[in-house]
Amino acid sequence: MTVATQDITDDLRRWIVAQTETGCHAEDVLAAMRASGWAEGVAAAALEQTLRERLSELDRGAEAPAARSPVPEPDLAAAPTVLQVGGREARVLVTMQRPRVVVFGGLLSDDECSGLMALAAPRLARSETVDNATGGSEVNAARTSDGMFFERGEAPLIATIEARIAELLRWPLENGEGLQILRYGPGAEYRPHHDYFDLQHPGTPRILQRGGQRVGTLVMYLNTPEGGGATTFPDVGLDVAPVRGNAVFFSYDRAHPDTRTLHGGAPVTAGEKWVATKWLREGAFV
Ligand code: PD2
Ligand code: ZN
Repeated sequence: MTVATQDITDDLRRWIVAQTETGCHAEDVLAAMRASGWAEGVAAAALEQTLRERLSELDRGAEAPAARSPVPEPDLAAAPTVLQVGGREARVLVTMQRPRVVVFGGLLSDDECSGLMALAAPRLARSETVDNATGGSEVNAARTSDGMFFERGEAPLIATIEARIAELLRWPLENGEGLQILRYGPGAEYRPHHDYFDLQHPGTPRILQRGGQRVGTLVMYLNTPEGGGATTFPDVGLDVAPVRGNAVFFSYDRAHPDTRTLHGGAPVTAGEKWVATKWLREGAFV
């Protein structure tokens, strides 16, 4: 039986293969898919089809395909020092190839930064991160900030910024998650992590149902903390200073640490740090 391609994404395929190759029984994989909302028939057919394809791959002695996703990417072919986006000039301050990182200056105006903080402030609550077991969310000691999510396009300011990001990164607006605002107080940090969803975790298929994998992140700084708060990339020893209106973009073409996109928010040593994060999915986030 063939299942419609939208039912088995590359990520679901990789997740099924990862589960079975780490010793999980097919029935348990099926149960995890059922628990995360896949219809019985679709889950069973996806599992069967994926395992049959994987077996024939192994028979042929083939390596698993590298399966790299297209990723968001600003137009830097001509090595511009500024990019015109949505009526603003974003300066290109730093670029790095591996990990793919681009630091922008002046992506947001001071008024836009203040406007986002004012809209978010009454809705902030202790940040939650994805619960790997279920695909839901949980309060996590590795992340000591307060946060909230806007709906995509929920206010004119949000829509303006989202349109600018889509143009800057040449990635469809509807592939973006709603903007997340984080406020870190003194001592707060976000310990190093990857932003993609780990294919080994049982909750991942449920998360991937909305737009597939994350393939890029844009962290925009809404203020300049008095001390600390850099965004760090420990694999490559890169620290990006948090400066109001600036932003750091990074992309990952597969859900794997070899993208070197491990990153964290260093502890704030004085004052507060506010950021807005836009995560970009491979497909439409609905
Ligand atoms: O606030 C940051 O610097 C930071 C660091 C790591 C934000 C995120 N990750 C994120 O929002 O994913
Ligand atoms: Zn992150």
